[in-house]
Amino acid sequence: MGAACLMGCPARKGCTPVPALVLLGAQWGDEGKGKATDLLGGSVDYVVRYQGGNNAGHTVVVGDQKYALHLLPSGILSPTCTPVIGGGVVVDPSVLLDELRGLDERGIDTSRLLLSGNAHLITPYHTVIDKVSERFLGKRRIGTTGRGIGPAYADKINRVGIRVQDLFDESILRQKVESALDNKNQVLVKLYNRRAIAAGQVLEELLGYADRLRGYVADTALVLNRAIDEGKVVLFEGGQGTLLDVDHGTYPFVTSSNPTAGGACTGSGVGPTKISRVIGILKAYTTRVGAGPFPTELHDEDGEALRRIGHEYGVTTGRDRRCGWFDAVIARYAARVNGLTDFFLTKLDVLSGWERIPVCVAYEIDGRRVDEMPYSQTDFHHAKPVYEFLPGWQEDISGAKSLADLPGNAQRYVRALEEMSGAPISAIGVGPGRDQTIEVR
Ligand code: 2SA
Ligand code: GDP
Ligand code: MG
Repeated sequence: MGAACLMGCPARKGCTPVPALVLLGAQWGDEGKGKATDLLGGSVDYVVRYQGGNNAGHTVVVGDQKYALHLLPSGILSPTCTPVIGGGVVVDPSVLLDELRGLDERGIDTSRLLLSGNAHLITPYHTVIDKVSERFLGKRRIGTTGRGIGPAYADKINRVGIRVQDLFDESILRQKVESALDNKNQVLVKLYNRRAIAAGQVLEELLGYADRLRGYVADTALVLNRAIDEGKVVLFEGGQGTLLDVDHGTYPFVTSSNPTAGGACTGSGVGPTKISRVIGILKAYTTRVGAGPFPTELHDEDGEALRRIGHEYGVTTGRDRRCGWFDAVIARYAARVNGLTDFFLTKLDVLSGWERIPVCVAYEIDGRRVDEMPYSQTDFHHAKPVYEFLPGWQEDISGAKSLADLPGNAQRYVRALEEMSGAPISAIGVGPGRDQTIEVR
């Protein structure tokens, strides 16, 4: 990637960097956001997580080293970049400290991390409630990661959450933990038939994190706004994806936050007028982890092949990802609800070897052709893909450095996806490595 320009074009004379940009998942997550963020990390000053928590799993491959990041922004691997955990994130302090220690042990400098004092904490009771409530739902379960994400956001919205800053005021922390547990223990004991959780134990655990986290805590909204005013470049890194957004996704089979572009503002305290580029990361086929509708899902050997060749296994839970063909209806929807300026198309290399590749261009719903994402969840559950078949290619493309290096049919596939998806494709991934990326314009 050209380091000088973030406008979606190769470095050109007179092309000035944008102050802030968002990079987010255009499908159901795991599109390769970690790799894309890492690539841009060398040309931005700050990388900010704005939503979600350690449900995310971002894989970054640097040379022969592979890193799986859950809570830390992928920019932590770029020495010139300041990683920021914004106020919209939910933070499990034990996971954060473990992740920091793991990177320190591998020689990565993590001391630049900034953590918003407004971020909410995932406590041991949130994780327990997430797991037992999923078990209780049985067949109706969401397939969460079991990391306590939903219960922590529920407490935030219910105004009974505990924030990072509460760690530094023992009496407030005690009050909050006790009153939260008064309520939650009733549910745990009476509804789920579980043992009550002792407030004293939770309090002791949380207080144990306070001193270790204190040095990272900052007014991150102030830091980021000042940085933008000084001409620094800020990249917002989404977790999960557009279709998992609590407002715009396939509700209720979603995560409990806003991975879509608007979430970057609310989850960081930077206003929308500061953001001039929104990149949608788009896999050349589709995957989903957890339950919920998925029109192009494959239950045959093609689905198995995509999983095997694309290594489609959850980075956080190790679950098999469900695999299917590319869905242009979803891509168009992501372009619309996020106001995407461009797409990064990833994992094109995984599609080498098919004679022809089906691409979903519309849905058939109860006998009608539908070109746009149905707003009714019932309709989406009934949606059957209408496929167009594009000619495949047999060559290994993982060493391609430019569009011209790709076989004609791979170029045609990229152009067809671009035409169907409603925003230009500015980069193409042909492998997990930093150098396995083609700049398109
Ligand atoms: P949660 O735990 O409350 O956020 O789960 C709600 C739904 O959101 C889905 N979800 C994800 N989907 C894809 N990737 C995610 N991250 C991990 C990864 C997932 C993993 O990178 O592979 O390891 O399983 C992620 N996080 C949440 C989840 O599957 C539920 O459908
Ligand atoms: P994220 O959650 O969006 O950051 O994505 P994940 O890290 O969960 O999953 C994407 C996987 O694809 C990771 O294992 C990446 O190393 C890998 N990856 C990213 N881009 C490419 C690509 O262009 N080709 C191939 N083959 N793998 C890629
Ligand atoms: Mg992931």
